[in-house]
Amino acid sequence: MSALKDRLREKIEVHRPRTRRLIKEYGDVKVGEVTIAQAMNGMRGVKGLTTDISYLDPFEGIRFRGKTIPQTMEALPKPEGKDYPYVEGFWFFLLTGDIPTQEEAEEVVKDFQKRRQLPQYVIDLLRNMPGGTHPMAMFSAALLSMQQESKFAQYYGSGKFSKMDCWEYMYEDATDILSRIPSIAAYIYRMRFKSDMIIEPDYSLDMGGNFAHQMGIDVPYDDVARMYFIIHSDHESGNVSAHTTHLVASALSDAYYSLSAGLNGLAGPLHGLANQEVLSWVQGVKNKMGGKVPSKEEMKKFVWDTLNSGNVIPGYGHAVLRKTDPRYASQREFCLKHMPNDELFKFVDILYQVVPDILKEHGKAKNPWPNVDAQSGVIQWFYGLREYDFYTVMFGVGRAIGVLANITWDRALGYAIERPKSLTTDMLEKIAGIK
Ligand code: CMX
Repeated sequence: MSALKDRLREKIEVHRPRTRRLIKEYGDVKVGEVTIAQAMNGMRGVKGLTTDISYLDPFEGIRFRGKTIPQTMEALPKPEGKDYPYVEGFWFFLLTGDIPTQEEAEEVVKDFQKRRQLPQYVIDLLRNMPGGTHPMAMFSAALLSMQQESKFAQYYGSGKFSKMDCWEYMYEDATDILSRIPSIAAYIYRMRFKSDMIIEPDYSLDMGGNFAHQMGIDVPYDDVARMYFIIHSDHESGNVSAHTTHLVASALSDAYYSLSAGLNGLAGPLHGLANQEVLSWVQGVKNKMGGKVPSKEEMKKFVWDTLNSGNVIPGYGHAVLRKTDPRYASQREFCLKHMPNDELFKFVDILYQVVPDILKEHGKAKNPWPNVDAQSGVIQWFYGLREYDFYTVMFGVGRAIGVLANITWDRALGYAIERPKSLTTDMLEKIAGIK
């Protein structure tokens, strides 16, 4: 039994009566009302989910277990000589709400190392996929192919399934998955984009360190990976990837089925794929400018051309946020420290100076400020990772940390199968008094 699992068990036991009490004694208390626009238009703002892993304030941005991104980075144990924390320690933190000690974080690192080896059939599957398959489709399929290993599914089929204990099997699956997916991601990258020159895992390294090693990119890319995975991990429950993972898991589907479904949502251009879209959009501008960094006036024209052709400006806007995304801000800080003179960073910086005012003038987007995706690709590009259709896979590795912590808790607290009610247009017209 690991210290993390023991701590998690204690936290779950303390938490369970709170959930039971709210549902049983206060279940009829209203948390809000639903309007026709919400019912017809993406349920924006409907308070219909519960999570304690993270909370997204529209103006402050994300807090993980009550901590802002800088507070999280500051508080967590780091590998010796590194600027960013162990991802494994962050996993401990998301699951328990406690900052692990150095020893506790390193125990999780060792647990991940033991589980890291990929089954050969995952590699065989990836090698047999058609050459044009998007890296996100490869990533999701590789994960799904491991479903047969699910300890949760085996437990469900054992005839001894108990709602009280099933979180333990979800936790085991989640840990197996997190230990392996950075290697799957790196395998896809090297096979597809680096002439199939595969680098085997290093079982002595932490998650960020091993990812950088298997990608074949030198320090400080290990720290870039740690930062990237942590800031992309969780954004409360309602976003497409988190909500999908939670929804599928609510049917008692295991973590392999659930996360694979969530990743398919992350692959959409309005969600995680936006970071690929940003790079592709900026490259388009760069080509039109013959490589020269545009002036503000020139950049404004490119932005307006995109809007006037009916497209969105990727990396800008958000369904909940109403100010600059702190995930954007922390990556911008990284860029200012490590790559202030990078040409692509200059493009992104000019965009930051012109897009918000244009979106305000355009008058549609409720949030004219940049989100996480506006900045993340630039850092990857700087460290030599130029194949931008791979970027969402890395977002997926990070996002897995948050959504897997969430579905482990979903099972611990016995959250019900999700089943909101739908109405017909006729019914809504009657409610509106039109009919
Ligand atoms: N450029 C142009 N128009 C935008 C816009 C942008 N960046 N952001 C929003 N709008 C438009 C919407 O398309 C919508 O237009 P219609 O009324 O014609 O449908 C209108 O403004 C109102 O949208 P909203 O309420 O402000 O935003 P939504 O909650 O509907 O959508 C999001 C949020 C992120 C999908 C949207 O802002 C967008 O498409 N942004 C660009 C893509 C992007 O960066 N996505 C990544 C988000 C972060 C992530 O999940 O990874």
